[in-house]
Amino acid sequence: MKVRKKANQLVAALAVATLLMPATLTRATVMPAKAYGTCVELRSKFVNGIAKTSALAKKNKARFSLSLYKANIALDTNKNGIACDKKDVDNPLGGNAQEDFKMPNVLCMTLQEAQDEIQDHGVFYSRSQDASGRGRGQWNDSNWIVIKQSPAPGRTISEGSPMLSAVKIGESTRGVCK
Ligand SMILES: [Ca+2]
Repeated sequence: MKVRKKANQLVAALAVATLLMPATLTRATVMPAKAYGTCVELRSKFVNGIAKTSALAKKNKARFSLSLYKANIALDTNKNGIACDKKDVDNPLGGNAQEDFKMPNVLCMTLQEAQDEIQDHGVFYSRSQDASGRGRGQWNDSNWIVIKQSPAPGRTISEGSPMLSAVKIGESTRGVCK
């Protein structure tokens, strides 16, 4: 009984080893699909973008590669199956959000985080005010928490249009933040 158990373990160990081997080989030989940071970068290599189907590629003169498309799916901002076609919005300024000039949801972020997030969407100048109405200056952005924002998430913004109403950390957020 004991011997047989050992034999079974050996068979199991061999089976695992056989299973692992091809996986390791595959990983070593297949080149990972490159994820581009921006469409400017991607288009320097693939002028009309990367399509997820050959039909889309043909129609739009894009390069067909499902693996490349999947690696760059975040750059397909209009979700038409082509990463970085002419209509996709770019983010040449960096960051991980598209510079789409849309207001992100910044509630309960510190003022600093909120401004950074808005900049990531392409707008560098946000205004802020004391939500308590006492007119205190927000000298240190990291000490304030956004409890109200204008405009609402998803709305179009431009320089100076975002208005963030904030309270100091530790003050009541009026139920906005947990
Ligand atoms: Ca697209």
